[in-house]
Amino acid sequence: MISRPRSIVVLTGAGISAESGIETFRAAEGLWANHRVDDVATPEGFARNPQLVYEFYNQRRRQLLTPEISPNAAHSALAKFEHEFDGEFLLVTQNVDNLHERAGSQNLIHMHGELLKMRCLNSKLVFDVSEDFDYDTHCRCCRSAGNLRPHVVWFGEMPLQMNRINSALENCDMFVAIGTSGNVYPASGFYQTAKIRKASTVELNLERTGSSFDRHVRGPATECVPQFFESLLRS
Ligand code: BV8
Repeated sequence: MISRPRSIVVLTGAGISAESGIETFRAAEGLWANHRVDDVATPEGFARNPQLVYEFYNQRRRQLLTPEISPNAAHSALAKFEHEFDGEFLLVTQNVDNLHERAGSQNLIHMHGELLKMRCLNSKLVFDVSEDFDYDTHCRCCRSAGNLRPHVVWFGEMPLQMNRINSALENCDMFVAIGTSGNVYPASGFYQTAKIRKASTVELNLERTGSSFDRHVRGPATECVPQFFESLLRS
């Protein structure tokens, strides 16, 4: 039986959205299969060929907004737990989709930004977006073209709200990583920060990743996540 924690940080990756129909990054048919990361997920790639990058994100945004894509039982289980748990809870996601919000999660940080937001390079203002946009799209602040980029964190850029994340990791007594391969830093280092603070660390994933979590629960997120968090509520 798991002892009941009082402060939990959860980190999710592409694996939690896989059963909703959004392909992961590293699976064979994954997102990176058709693109070089350097070309579509770095500032240099955007400077080199902005249209390719606009189209890469426009295509993913269009897919996210199709009726077939919706939160799955894992997203719903996390939202339910957040609302029923009497301790502190923070959900950090590496995902740029909006499935956690749509499932009802509230105390949520998108450390790698959001597909449904764009940012003005001049004013740094962030705007909601659900349509395609590109170089010719006028921003609502400068009212001119050529200033807008996806509000996502590319490789080599600073992830968002790192201070808030680190402070939560330093104060948690449980850290749970769900559906992430642990390939991308600094997210891949969060469990070490938690371990240093003597938090218990748990991984819920289809496979064991290389990291040494205290506990590995194997299986699809739509089965493991509801089971695991229900058992926490009963503990
Ligand atoms: C930074 C937004 C400095 C864009 C993304 C050399 C060595 C080490 C590190 C580096 C290095 N060179 C450079 C770095 C740093 C670099 C990095 O880590 N590179 C890696 C590739 C080596 N990181 C950065 O640049 C970051 N910035 O470091 O700034 C700094 C440092 C500290 C503090 C401040 C500043 C910025 C990285 C952000 C990049 N942007 N996304 C977009 O989405 O287009 S990353 C992108 O890829 C995703 O957001 C996600 O984070 C990552 C993919 O990882 P996962 O989510 O884990 O997905 P993956 O497909 O890999 O795995 C899926 C998992 O799910 C698998 O384990 C699978 O088994 C499992 N699964 C599948 N199906 C299911 C399932 N599990 C359960 N159920 C299922 N059904």
